[in-house]
Amino acid sequence: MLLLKKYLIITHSLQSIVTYENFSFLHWALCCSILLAGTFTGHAQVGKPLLKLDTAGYFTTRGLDVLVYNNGYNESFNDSKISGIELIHHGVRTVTNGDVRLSPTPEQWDPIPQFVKKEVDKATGTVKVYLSYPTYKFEFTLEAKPYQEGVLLSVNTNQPLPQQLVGQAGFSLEFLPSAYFSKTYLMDKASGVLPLYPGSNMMLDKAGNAQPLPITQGKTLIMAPEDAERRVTITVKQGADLQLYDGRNKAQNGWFVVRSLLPAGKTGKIAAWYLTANVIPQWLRQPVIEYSQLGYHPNQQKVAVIELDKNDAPLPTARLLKLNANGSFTTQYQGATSRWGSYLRYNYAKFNFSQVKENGIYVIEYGKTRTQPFRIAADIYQTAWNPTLDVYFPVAMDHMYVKEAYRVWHGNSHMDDALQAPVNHEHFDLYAQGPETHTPYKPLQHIPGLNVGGWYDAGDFDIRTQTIYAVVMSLVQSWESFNIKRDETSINQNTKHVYLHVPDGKPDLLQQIEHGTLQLLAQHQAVGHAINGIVESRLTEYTHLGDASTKTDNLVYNPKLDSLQSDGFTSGTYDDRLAFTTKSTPLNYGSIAALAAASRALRGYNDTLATACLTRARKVWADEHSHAPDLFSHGNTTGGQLDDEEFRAAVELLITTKDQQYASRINSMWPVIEKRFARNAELAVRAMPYLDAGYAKKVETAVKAYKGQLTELAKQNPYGVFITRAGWAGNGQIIGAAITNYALHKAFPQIIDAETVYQGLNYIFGCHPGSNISFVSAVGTLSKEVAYGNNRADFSFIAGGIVPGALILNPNFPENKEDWPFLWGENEYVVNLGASYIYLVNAVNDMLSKK
Ligand SMILES: [Ca+2]
Ligand SMILES: [Ca+2]
Ligand SMILES: [Ca+2]
Repeated sequence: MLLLKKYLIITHSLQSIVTYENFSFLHWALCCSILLAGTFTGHAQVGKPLLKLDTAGYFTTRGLDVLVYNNGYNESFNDSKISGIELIHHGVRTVTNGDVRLSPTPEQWDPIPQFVKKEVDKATGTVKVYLSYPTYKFEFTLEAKPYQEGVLLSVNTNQPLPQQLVGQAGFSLEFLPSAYFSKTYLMDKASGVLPLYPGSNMMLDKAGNAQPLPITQGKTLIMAPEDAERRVTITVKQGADLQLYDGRNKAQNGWFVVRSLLPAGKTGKIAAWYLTANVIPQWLRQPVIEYSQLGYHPNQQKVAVIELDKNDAPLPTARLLKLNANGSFTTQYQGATSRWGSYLRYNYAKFNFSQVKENGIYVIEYGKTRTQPFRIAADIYQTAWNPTLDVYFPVAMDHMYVKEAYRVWHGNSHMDDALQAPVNHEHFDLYAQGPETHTPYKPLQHIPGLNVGGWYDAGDFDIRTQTIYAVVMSLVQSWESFNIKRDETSINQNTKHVYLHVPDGKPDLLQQIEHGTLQLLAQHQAVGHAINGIVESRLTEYTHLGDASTKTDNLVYNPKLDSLQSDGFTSGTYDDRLAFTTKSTPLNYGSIAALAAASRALRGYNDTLATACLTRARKVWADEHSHAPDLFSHGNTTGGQLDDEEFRAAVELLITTKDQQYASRINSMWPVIEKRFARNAELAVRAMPYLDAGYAKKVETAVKAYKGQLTELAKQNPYGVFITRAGWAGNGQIIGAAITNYALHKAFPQIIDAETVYQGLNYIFGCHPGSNISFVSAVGTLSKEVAYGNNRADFSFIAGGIVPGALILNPNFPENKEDWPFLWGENEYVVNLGASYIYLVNAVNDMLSKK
């Protein structure tokens, strides 16, 4: 019992950890593992298990939550490292994917089990998840139940492991590398350091593929014994030894994997672990003061949201301190905090310091927590969009060579675009080809003319047409509304060279509009209609990280040549991208909406292109109205909803041509549009000057209804914006809603308040759940420095890129990892967000400058 007491002290008291620092870590941790092994059954007498099943559906105690299939694999992209058994350890999700997997360090597209059902037995506090691998006819359950200081995790089955899975299937848990970088581990009597960079031994399997060998193996593993916040101990209770692997040898987004192979020929409980994670007694998550890292315009409201641990008691006041020239601070304002209530897993208070309008540099202080410095100044929005246009957009340009000072971001990429996609072909990045090509080309035949313009979709490199047309329309809006003539980039479509920070006398915004338009028009000219997009044919190219110009050989594929042969113009290497070309009427409308809009912006800059765009747009409109719509639909690559896309085309064509046929179509479409007003409101308002007073009245009625929804949504969380809960975080919707509110505020200022626009940007710049980081790299005092660009393997960023933001994991955990770039739903830049961000910042700047 004495020994037992000591163990409890170690795991439950930070104080004793300090005391135990006199011991060597090895000595200390060995004690722990001996204790674990030696006192296992005796422990149960201590009383109730530490973890309790929360009403929210997971096991919890202060400092630790154990989730069991509260989250599952991603429906579209398989393993997103948010699934199975997970730990939220002192506020950080450090462990995931506790499950049966079929290789030591599975990659994103490797087999995942099918979820059947989950049972929660409240009486015994046990969670049981039924799973299967149908291909192997293997069914099993994962069971988790609180036990002593931790949980017992087990794999159970009624059938022996199928022969094919023997030596393959194992029970594994994955540990976040950045939470364990350079920390030590103990495996029984052996010790080691978890590597900062992968370098553990590999072997070749029977098929000749490189597979990782375990770093260590044994019965009891202690991860990070030196770190009270991260220490996790796993002991095998039943089944094979633990093996520790480094998944990063095979894929940069791999995690550290702890695994026990499942035994052959056994049924019942075939693997069981006892897992404990140290908890710091009375642990409290530090308050997070959420505010705009960019700062505030003197005339806007300034409200910080204070996010508190649910066990924390809110303080009555907070202070705004002004930074003096000598580094000292003066209290500028002290005010009461107001309780907001609870949202997700935290409690919230607000601190309103709107009355401070004096220019200067400030920090907010709440208890012992102080923010980064931020500005209150009238010019803060004037340049906040510059990195997006100056850096993010040029770096995303496909079919160009892009250089910034001494650094080449990438060479001239994808000059071998593109091969006709084979028919009846489904692709892993949400593209598909239907039963026909709808082009003059045979499957895998080269389609000439597509290797021009466009931007890399996101952290990947595809030309997604929906993204391209959204960007073009948004950039045209910025051009027409704000007259942005900034010129910091040389863009030459003849030499295909782009130089950052080198003006060429031409407005960058127009040059980007031209670049997107060239790709959209090229599609129509090559095959007669908009195509879904252009994307790598195989995962081996899709997973490419680094310079896109090295992804293919930039020579058109020639099947007559041997796979390593080239005649200097073509090559036998099958690495060209595929063009997905199945006709889609919604996509065609979206594309011509952008062409019609671009024709206005490009007039006077590139008249030939402007004329070609408008001619094509009118022709496609007429064609589409001469037959039943093509409604081939797949993933997110075949256009939006038919009515929305047609409305878009009608509005842009009407604004460009003033032709009454488009006005009549808008009027006849109104009942459908009104039903979907929120998503079409911005367009509906822009069409008003070209339609009659009756139309304006109908829009006004819809705006009033929208205002009611807006007020309701604003009550759902302390940020006053609508926060989505899907597998991809919601910055896109937040920026979109702010832009809608801007359009509605301008047309109906008495109905829609200006603050509904500013709140969207405040959210993006740091006033959001989970943390207070600015989601725009290099904008704001503290911003995303680790993001999912195509440079993510370097733990780096692209200035001006905007990430998806705070992902709300089930049931209540907002997450945006700042030290791990690879979670795409939180950290992946998307090019259309860049365009809409440029627009929104200029809109806010415009509103506040006029006041
Ligand atoms: Ca993509
Ligand atoms: Ca320029
Ligand atoms: Ca090629």
